[in-house]
Amino acid sequence: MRQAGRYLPEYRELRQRVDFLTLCKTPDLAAEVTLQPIRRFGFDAAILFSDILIPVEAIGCPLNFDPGPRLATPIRSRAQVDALSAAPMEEVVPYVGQALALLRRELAGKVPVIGFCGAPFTLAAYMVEGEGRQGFGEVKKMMFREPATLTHLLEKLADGMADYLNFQIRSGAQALQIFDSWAGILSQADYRAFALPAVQRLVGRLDRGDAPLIYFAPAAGHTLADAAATGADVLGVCWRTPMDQARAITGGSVALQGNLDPHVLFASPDVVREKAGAVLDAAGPAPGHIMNLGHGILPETPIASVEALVETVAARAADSVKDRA
Ligand code: 1CP
Repeated sequence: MRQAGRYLPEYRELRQRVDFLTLCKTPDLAAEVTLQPIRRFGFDAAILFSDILIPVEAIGCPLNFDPGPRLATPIRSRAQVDALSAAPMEEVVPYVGQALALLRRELAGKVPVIGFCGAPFTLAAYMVEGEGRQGFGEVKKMMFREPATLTHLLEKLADGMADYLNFQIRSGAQALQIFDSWAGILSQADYRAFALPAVQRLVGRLDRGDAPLIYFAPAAGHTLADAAATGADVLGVCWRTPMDQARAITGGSVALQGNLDPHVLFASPDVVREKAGAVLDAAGPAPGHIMNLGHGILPETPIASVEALVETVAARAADSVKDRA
């Protein structure tokens, strides 16, 4: 999940001097920002500091961040889809591999580093709309008017993102996460017809050895049963679906990650401890739960709340090790 960023004073300090895209494209700065939350909180894994739109820029869609992504020219036609580059990611985003290699060296086996990409449908939503917008109407218009154009775009993105994740694995990533942040705007039938086959195509092209793969589609409880068939080892669950329900829906076929509402961190440390405990209770004692937020951490989040969350999870983990001994 997103764990770096504006809630950390050391990130804000760096951002005063350096813009977001430069941070993403400068390996030692991207590695530094990745490590900031690890140093402060001792999380169990680091996630590369970058953005899901970084490789999209590299395949021919210039964009800036304001603070969300804005494309210079939205993709609306078959000819624009055809014109997208299929150049090897190793050549167009070499800095991502360099940042991962640096992180592996800096982390020295202490915690694993997670690489990531956007899922084809979520990337297509930004590319067709041109920016982040509630509902992403343009991609849905394309889906109903010109389904073959959307499918062509999704297939191109699936192949590009498979190349991108394989490049991240070769560069040092030890786990992978695919963010399908906007899959939830689709009906179950359209998820099955468009978003799911594209993720399956991507996953089928991965050469990841034993590196675990996490797939996360927030606000998409209606897709959870199908998402178990993406080929991912772990499904991220947002806060809307209780963990015990997610377990029942997925029938133990995958591990689960989540799902504390990030807004809980704006309450007192006591409330954070109580609500985190409730998530751990709902997930149950069976193995295969990665405790996490149910979406990215919010910009104004108090540091003390994150500390209370980490303490709660560490205490529970220690207890469960004792119980099993
Ligand atoms: O001004 C700034 O500092 C830029 C804000 C920002 C940050 C800190 C953006 C722009 N992206 C990021 C980092 C980021 N984004 C990470 C790094 C890991 C970490 O912080 O630990 C990751 C994994 C992402 C992934 C991402 N970007 C997703 C998927 C996860 C999710 O939240 O669902 C999505 C949808 C994006 C798009 C995006 N990029 C930035 C913003 C503010 C947004 C979302 C808002 C929008 O749609 O406009």
